[in-house]
Amino acid sequence: MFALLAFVSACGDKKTEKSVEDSSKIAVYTEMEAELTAPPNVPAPVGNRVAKKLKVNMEILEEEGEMTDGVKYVYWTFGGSVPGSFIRTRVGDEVEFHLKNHPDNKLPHNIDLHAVTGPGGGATSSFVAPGHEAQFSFKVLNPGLYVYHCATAPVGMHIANGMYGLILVEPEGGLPKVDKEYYVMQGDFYTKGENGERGLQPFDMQKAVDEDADYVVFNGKVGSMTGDNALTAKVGETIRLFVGNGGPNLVSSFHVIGEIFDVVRVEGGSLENKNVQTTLIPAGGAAIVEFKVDVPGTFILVDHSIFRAFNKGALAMLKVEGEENKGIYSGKEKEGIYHPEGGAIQTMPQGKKVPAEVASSLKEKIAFGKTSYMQTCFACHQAEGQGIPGAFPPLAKSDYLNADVDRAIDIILNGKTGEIKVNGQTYNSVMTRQNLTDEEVANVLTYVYNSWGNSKKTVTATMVKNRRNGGH
Ligand code: HEC
Ligand SMILES: [Cu+2]
Repeated sequence: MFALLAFVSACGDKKTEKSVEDSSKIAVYTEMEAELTAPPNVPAPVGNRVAKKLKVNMEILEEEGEMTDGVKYVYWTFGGSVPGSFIRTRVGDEVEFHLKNHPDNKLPHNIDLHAVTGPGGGATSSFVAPGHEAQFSFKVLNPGLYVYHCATAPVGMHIANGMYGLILVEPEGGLPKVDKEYYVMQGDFYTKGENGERGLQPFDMQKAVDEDADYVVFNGKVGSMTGDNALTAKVGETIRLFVGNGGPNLVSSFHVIGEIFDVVRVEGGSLENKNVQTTLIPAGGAAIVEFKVDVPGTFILVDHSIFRAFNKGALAMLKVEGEENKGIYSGKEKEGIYHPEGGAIQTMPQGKKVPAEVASSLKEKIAFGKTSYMQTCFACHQAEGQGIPGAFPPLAKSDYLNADVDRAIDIILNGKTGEIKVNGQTYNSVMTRQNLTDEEVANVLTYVYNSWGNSKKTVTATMVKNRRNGGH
């Protein structure tokens, strides 16, 4: 019995991955039109379908788009999106590729698919002038996730303008089933103006050569997958991300804050690594990452070269809904005051009066508030409440702050995510909830309201307490 079980499991573990030579001999009988999708969506899995002649009809479009609020950029695209349309094939498919260059385009283009076995990955055979269509065919031999990109000179410039995407080659029988699949691709962008400078921004060749990126983003723009556009999932689901990196220059340290990748198909190939925190994705490379979401919340996708995430745009969100699981993640259980010399840990008087902090006058309130501000808010909103453009909104003369006191209280109590407009600028980032007593929240907001040209309101601990209890 034992021997039999061991035998069965040994067989079960063996993957029947075909050799490249075998794949080249797979016959195709029927043909079908490939489903192409714009990010973050992917076409339906291949499942058990047989190898076919797969017709891919892709159109190149040069189009103006928005890099971030108020910043326009002319993207060159495969199929109208950055990254370009996702192509899903299986080993043995014979791809008949039709590449159309729209007559309104200004330049010739081509395509180099890393899934192609042949000179230039198809580049020379697919070179196509505006108003023309090029056709070539290739047999898909190796399973994996591959980058495709334009390879027309100057190659770097075509890639920098968004001409890249992913083509997936599934093994026979398809990849294992998961609940949700998404398409995420990083790219770095180089503009004449600095990050956030408004208007139509042309490509900057010198910055590209210097690898001095103004934007590093997922799916072609800042905030492509944040707020209302966030990826979604439910607790208990298994997520598969097809992650690519178009470059042109930067290598991605891909990480999801608060998750561990159960499986990474390293570099998009057949090697499976398990229990991975951060996976490296080279320019012109890819990875397939899989993880089960066990608890609800917002999980942040970043390039862990972290200034790119918080200052250049390489940040996306996965919103997971469902039941809490306190056994896996408790939330904050306790907060104490830590006395290095004192020994005992005291309990923070939550929402109760802290004798030393009860101000007897407005002047004192403001003084206490300033102390809290310099300890808690200053790192993000800066000493003079000026904020950091594109990352942290200003509190100085903030129309958003001055319009609604209750809303400001709520933000400090609960934190804030999603798009907001402050003095005409859009912010779409994350402020974590601040762990302050009612008195401290009242003081810090009174300080902020009475500084830097704001509306001089006074916030009391009672007002904060009402908001904390959900009062309206
Ligand atoms: C870790 C960085 C961080 C800290 C610390 C922080 N904030 Fe924020 N704050 C943000 C971000 C980011 C936003 C914008 C959130 C969004 O885009 O939805 C924001 C938004 C706000 C807003 C609304 C927008 C505006 O500019 O009027 C107020 C008010 C605010 N914060 C006050 C505070 C106060 C007071 C503190 C200290 C008690 C504080 N914040 C601490 C990052 C921070
Ligand atoms: Cu091109």
